[in-house]
Amino acid sequence: MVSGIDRENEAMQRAAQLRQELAQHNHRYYVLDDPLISDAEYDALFAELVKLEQEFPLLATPESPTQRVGGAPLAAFGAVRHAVPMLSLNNAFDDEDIEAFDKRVRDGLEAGAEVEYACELKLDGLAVSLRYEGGRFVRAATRGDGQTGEDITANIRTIRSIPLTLAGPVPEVLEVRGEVLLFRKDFERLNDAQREAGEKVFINPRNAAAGSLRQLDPRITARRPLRFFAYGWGEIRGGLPGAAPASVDAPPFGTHMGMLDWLQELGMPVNRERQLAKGAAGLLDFYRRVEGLRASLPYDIDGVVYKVDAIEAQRRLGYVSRAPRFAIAHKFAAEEATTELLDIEVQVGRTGAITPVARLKPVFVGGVTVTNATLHNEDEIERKDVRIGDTVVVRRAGDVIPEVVTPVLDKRPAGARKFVMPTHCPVCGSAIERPEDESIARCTGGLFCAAQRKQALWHAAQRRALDIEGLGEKLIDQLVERGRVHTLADLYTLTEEELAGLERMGEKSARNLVEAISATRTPPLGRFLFALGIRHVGESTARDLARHFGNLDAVMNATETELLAVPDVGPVVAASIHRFFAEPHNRQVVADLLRNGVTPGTETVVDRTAGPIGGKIFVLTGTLPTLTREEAADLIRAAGGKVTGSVSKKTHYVVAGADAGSKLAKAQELGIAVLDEDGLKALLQS
Ligand code: D41
Repeated sequence: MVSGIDRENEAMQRAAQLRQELAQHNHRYYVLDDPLISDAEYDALFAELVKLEQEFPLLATPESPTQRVGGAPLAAFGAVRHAVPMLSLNNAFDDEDIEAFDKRVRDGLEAGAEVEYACELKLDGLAVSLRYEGGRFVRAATRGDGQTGEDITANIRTIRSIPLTLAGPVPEVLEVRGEVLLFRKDFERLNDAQREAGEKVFINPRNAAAGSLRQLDPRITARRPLRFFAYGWGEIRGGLPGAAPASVDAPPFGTHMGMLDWLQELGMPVNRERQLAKGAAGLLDFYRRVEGLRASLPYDIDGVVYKVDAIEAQRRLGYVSRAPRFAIAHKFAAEEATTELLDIEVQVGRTGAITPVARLKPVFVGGVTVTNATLHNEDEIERKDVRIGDTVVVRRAGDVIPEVVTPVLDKRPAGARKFVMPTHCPVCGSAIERPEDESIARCTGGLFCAAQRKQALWHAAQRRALDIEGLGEKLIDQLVERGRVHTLADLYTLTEEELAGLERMGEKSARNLVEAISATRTPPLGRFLFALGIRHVGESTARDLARHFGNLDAVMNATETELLAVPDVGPVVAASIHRFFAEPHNRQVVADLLRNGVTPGTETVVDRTAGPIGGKIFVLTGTLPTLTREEAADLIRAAGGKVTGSVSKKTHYVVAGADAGSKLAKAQELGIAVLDEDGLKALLQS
């Protein structure tokens, strides 16, 4: 017979084991970014622990992961006086600011050689301080005014990436400082849920993180997937075993990087994008590298931070007012700004797609002045509840087209108007239709619509299609508006005399353009097909079609079933191609092109599924030692492989050369095979 005591003993041991395993899995997930088990398996372990603690309530400890789910709501946050003040950072905005910073540091240290700096991301979240006593999490506070913050212990306890007990020997008191934030995808998901529930949506991940930390009900915070990264420390009391007592200025490790590595070993998440750099030049290199990385990071950053690495040197440099002299934040141009939405107009795309465009009061964002931003489509406007007259958040990330993120509802004026999709095309007057199951409204004018005609020509002239040098947008506008060019075929009948009469055209440029057009009369079949502008047929599908069918006639006369046999061509694409060539007008354009002397090439039909890389998907990144990227791509395609631009789970190989950046990092993250040029050549020959 098993006694109650035995059962309780057994439960205690099992609970301890579960807690240790759960902590380990949290660490693998949040700190190492390398989980060992699935979310479902984690949930099962967690459920087992909850059940044990319910049966034996005395087993539950404050450090148990079950205590993260959040207790009863608080009446208010208590005040916490920081034992060591939380300083602020001075800002720098350009290269000169950084050179001046480095000079101040060298002068301050009377340094002969270049100074070594620890470089970090400047995470766009909220600074908090976490206090551990005897290795256990006991208190958390916001930064507040730097001297006194608010007690957010109950809310911080719900953040799964924050360890409740530290792994390994630690000083008696250890305060860890860092940033709480939300990943962008978690923010989007949160806002979707908020919208669905009719609750307030957040302006950006930072505001959402702030709102979540400021919840008086920790059970709500527990449902928000907040993250934490450590970047510093506050009070440290008592040393490591066998070492001298430590303090904030004399921590257990002598460098900032050493401290971060140690904090990570203790189980604290520390951002992996950190490195040492020497001198101002090294700092600026880091800045440039991170600028390139920014768009691919899963969270927002608003710059980078540089800190003198040697802690003894930090101490000697000291502080001015509230900011250390040893550190500086080097800011990026803000990617978001608010401005007024003056109007919503619509634009007609190449395939007739109607895109609502926001006309904005000019605003400086992402390093440029923005006056227009996309609103994507009608449903988006409805979903975001954007109205004309609203103050809106505009985002311009990297070189991406600026977009309206959300209205600022608190600032909505009484006269704000809803957008109404026009019933007729503003360019050609044809009806605008929107099929029931689609999100995009389209002008039904086809190539009768000057807007569509212009863009069809522009599409055909671009480098990746026929590559007509010197045929720019302004010229196309004139040719279409004068009624001289209706279709692609008309380009090939243009004469020097006609062209010389146009605005901004001299005799010489007219002659050059006629020659440039003429030089495109024998395009490879794939480029010719791409140039036709068939809906859903991008560059790579066009090339696949050329490879599969070998000549233009075969593509034009293919049945839908035959088209479906092309790799990566599904029912929607097959139907679109078939519909295109069934349309007499389109057949006429092709016939006119041929008549005007355009003869697309032919291809040897290859079976792409045969061979070692048949059907395999490649991504090229960085500079290869001997091949250009185009050459490498051609070799891969010739062998039946496919080359795409971005790394995803579907990618089979990433070919990386020098200075490979985020794509290589993504490949490593996803465990995708990475080849160098030699590796690629070996694979092609195998
Ligand atoms: O990522 C950040 N936002 C960040 C903030 C960082 N990487 N390092 C920081 N370092 C400091 C010092 C050098 C003063 C310890 C900081 C901050 N402070 C900071 N965050 C908010 C105010 C100051």
